[in-house]
Amino acid sequence: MSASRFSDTVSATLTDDVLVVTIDNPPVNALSADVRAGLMAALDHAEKDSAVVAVILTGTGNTFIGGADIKEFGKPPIEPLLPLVIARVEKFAKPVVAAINGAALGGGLEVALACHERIASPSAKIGLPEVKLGIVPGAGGTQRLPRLIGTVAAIELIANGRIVLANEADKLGIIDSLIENSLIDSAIVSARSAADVPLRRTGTLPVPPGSQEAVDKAAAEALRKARGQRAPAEAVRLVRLAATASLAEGLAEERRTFVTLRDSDEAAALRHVFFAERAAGKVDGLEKVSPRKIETVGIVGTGLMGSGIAVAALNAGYSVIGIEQTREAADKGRERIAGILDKAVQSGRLDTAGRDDRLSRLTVAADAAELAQADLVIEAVFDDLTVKTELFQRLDGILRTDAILATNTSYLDPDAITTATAHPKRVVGLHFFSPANIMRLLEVVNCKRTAPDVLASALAFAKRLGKLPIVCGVTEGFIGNRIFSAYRREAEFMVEDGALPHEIDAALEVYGFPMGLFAVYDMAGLEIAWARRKRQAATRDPAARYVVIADRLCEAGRFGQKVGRGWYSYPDGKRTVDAEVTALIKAARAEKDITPKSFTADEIVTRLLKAMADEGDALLAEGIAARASDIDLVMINGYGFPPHKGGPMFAAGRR
Ligand code: T1G
Repeated sequence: MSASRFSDTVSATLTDDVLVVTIDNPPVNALSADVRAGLMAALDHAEKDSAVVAVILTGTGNTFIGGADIKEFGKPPIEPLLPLVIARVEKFAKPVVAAINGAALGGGLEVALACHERIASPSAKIGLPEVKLGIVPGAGGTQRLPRLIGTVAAIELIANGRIVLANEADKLGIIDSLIENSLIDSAIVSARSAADVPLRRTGTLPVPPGSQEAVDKAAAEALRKARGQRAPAEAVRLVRLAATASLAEGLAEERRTFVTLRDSDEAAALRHVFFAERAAGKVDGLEKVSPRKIETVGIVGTGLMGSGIAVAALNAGYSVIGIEQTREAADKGRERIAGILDKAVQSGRLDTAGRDDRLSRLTVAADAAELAQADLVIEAVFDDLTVKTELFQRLDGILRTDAILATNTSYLDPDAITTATAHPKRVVGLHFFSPANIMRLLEVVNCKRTAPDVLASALAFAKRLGKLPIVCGVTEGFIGNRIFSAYRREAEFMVEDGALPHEIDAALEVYGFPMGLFAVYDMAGLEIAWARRKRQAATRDPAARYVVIADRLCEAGRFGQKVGRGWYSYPDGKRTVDAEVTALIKAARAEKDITPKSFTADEIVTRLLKAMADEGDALLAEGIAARASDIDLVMINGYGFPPHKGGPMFAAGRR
């Protein structure tokens, strides 16, 4: 067996008469310029060496090829470009077999699609997730995948950027066989036998015929989910084109579209989000700190938040002990948790065995002494300082001294709660977003006394839950609610200045928010903010601008959608502009002699983005947020900020 090296990241071994080419470009075998050059050199060698009858492509570690090198985007292209490498593979005179040892994504799958056979290990993850980066596949994915799996399946996968596991890829026909063990040995056998028959070149296959109605339905569903984003719509157009255009025409149109989208603001924003997510949760100096072992999680309070947190922890494999004040409340809490799991079974997201396994790891009791065995206890009780401090005092006498204590408070000062425990270093904030078993965002509050290994444990817990942890310091509302308060305050200033709620909401929805601010306000209820404003009234700066409109709505009993009236009215549940509110707004303006002016949608969005970004700058200056991209992630994942705009800090920077 002889070994050759073709570039820094591409080497090969000749096993009998098959050249096994291995890509080793950590961390994800991205198709960098060196990988592309190495693959071309390996193909040159295989072409010339008569001792080579076939070629195998594979990767090191748990990744086949993670895609094009996103870090190269926005820089001058370096030859050989990926489409050239891929065309060479497909046209190669000798068999080229993809031995998919792990993730084959984006350009990685496009390389595999051009191979003459694809065999995969069960750990393989397969997909064309380019639309999540605001682009479309740019090296043949929209033209070759439909030739293997048909137009409908290709639209669904590519327009949604959905990644499938190996067994689904096998069923769909993306891969030719699933190999449990000795993937390379099997690939060698396949490659050698392929040398004796005509090669199956994907690009020469016809797109299997499908019903036009099914195609139209798949396309409509993809466009509905895209909510106005360009890339999914372009992906649908290109996949449909594959059925009628020649491969060359389809590839040319795909490349043109890819280059246009790659250079768009939308793609720049989504690349920003991609790298931001990977930077989030990294705390300088914490890399060397070992997290404490967490296997049993206690949750005090199994109401709306507590039950959601319990399900998230059960889903992640933890044992969970829910605690309530009475047996009756404990039974209700268990019913609530079981109800969430039953809904998951009904929707097909969970099977009954999975549900039963989760319930077997759940205890819900009325006796807090059960928490003595917990490694982490999360309080999710009523958001009142007295209630929480009394609880912390009580828990001090129950928990192991090395158990971590987390508060889920949204608005209280975790440092004030921590004064109640004799072990302040074990306290950390875990601010979940409701519903806690669904929402990815989790603000991890690094309190004044939180020990480094407690913070590291909280981050490890968040990651095992599949959450997106964002570390923040202690301030009222942490990152998300503080930015949201600034955003809401600015919007109310604009209402007082002349804009109407529905005009502001319309501008936000055109910009990309699923719902406008005032509609969200009505859905959440006005009374929570009203109570906070009344609490703060005594200490409010009299010189600061204050808008009474929201108070007036509450004084009139207009608490939002659940009472049928808020910023809007809701006849038959339909959100409707209410003349009564407009009159109340005009009266409030008149009291301040304000001459109302009109705002364009662009002025509305610009002013609100600035308000959010200014508050974000303050959070950075105060050291509450570690990086601007964390603030973007919080607003995207917790407050509906459109990801294809990159978040308030990114968007404000680009305006
Ligand atoms: N390019 C450059 N860097 C990448 C990368 C990529 N494609 N994928 C990941 N990284 C970096 C990431 O920033 C992080 O860096 C480290 O690798 C580990 O990532 C022509 C044009 C492969 C499933 O969209 O889904 O192909 O923080 O934490 O959890 O049509 O990475 O360590 O400095 O995510 O093990 C299409 C994107 C590209 C796949 C591995 N491909 N990557 O997950 O590691 S466009 C994708 C992933 C394309 C073609 C088009 C995941 C992963 P750092 P990680 P992981």
